[in-house]
Amino acid sequence: MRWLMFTLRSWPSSLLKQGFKPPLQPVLHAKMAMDSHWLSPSEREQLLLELKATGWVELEERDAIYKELTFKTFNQAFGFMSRVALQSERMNHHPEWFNVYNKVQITLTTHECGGLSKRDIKLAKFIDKVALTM
Ligand code: HBI
Repeated sequence: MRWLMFTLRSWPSSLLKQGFKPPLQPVLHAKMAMDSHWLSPSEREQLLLELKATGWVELEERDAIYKELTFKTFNQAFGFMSRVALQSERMNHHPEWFNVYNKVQITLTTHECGGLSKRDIKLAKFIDKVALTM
């Protein structure tokens, strides 16, 4: 987001005073597009380290990451899924998941690039954060 703040800071104050706001949408769309690019092997190694430590695994049969979560009750599992679902909508990036009672199986991959992208990493980190609060 530093690049976004740069855009805001570099926007002439005279234009701001006249009510002309910096063009946020193209800048945000550009970042979203960058985030859906396929992760390079070096990015993958570095970005997956933290996730592997919390139980995410790389699938062999496809370029995706997978995690199984177990909660005390169905109610907790569904509450977890509801919070992740809202975040997925905010990110426009959705998990492939399966729920049986208190268990949730999640697979993350980016259809647009046919493999892992930074969006998957971001959503996986969010999933881990929410799971800790349930
Ligand atoms: N979710 N996992 C995942 N991968 C995508 O590429 C994706 C998505 N949700 C919505 C979405 N792409 C939109 O950009 C459209 O491509 C449907």
